[in-house]
Amino acid sequence: MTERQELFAALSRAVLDGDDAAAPRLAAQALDGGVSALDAVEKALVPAIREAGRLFEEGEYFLPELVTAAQAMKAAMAVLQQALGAEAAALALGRVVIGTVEGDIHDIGKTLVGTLLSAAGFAVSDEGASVSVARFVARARELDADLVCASALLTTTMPKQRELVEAVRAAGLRAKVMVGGAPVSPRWAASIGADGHADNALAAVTVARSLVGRDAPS
Ligand code: B12
Repeated sequence: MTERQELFAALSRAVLDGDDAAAPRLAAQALDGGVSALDAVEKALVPAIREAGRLFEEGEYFLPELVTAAQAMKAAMAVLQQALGAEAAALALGRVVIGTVEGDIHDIGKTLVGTLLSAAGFAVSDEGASVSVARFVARARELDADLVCASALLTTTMPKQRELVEAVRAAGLRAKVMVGGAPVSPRWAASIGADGHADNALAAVTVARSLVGRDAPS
């Protein structure tokens, strides 16, 4: 194993162990060693939290272990986020309102999408988790948003994305709606009339750019 692979393995381990002291320390170590923040997120943190989810599904982890794993991931993300943001081009590609839908507290993926959109040059207003449809609409109106991005991680909260699309249209807003989250498929996105969908944060940036008519030059 190379030094970098060892570091990523240790970072993944820290998340799986729910070690919220080691995870940010290792994340900082990675940055100091010249590792790209995005690489650390995609190659160490995301696989680790998915593995924690798998262990939870198999009954090997219980909810407290999943919670501490998520806390360790968030502590590491907080360190990496600064580096992701620092790479931001001051382009102002458009204004984005992002949040996780009401009734859903999963915010790791949403935060990652928001961070990468911001790093790509969008002005992002992150409304947090469990955001009501009314709040999404009010913020989009207030900011004259180009894009409203809604995350849902639970099959029981996905219908809120449909409500959101309907409410944005009913309010006569010009904002386009992009949806995502692990259970959200392109088919679901199309069926609720969303303008866009992406299944990871990097793809979300590409789709967002295309929705605001600012495709990256090829
Ligand atoms: C971590 C986690 C938690 C943490 C959340 C911590 C936090 N602050 O976010 C805790 C432990 C608190 C938690 C709680 C619960 N969880 Co949970 N959780 C997970 C887990 C393991 C990982 C989610 C995650 O963070 N993934 C990593 C991120 C980076 O990936 P992501 O969220 O998918 O996001 C990426 C893409 O989807 C996309 N994306 C995300 N959002 C958006 C938005 C837009 C606009 C776009 C374009 C793209 C996009 O880009 C992201 C980055 O690449 C998943 C399992 C899984 N494999 O998904 C279960 C899971 C989602 N949880 C589940 C459940 C059931 C729950 C609970 C109900 C458990 C309980 N009994 O209490 C509660 C929910 C309470 C509530 N009301 O919300 C189920 C959902 C099942 C279902 N069919 O609905 C899952 C699938 C686990 C399982 N198999 O049982 N959970």
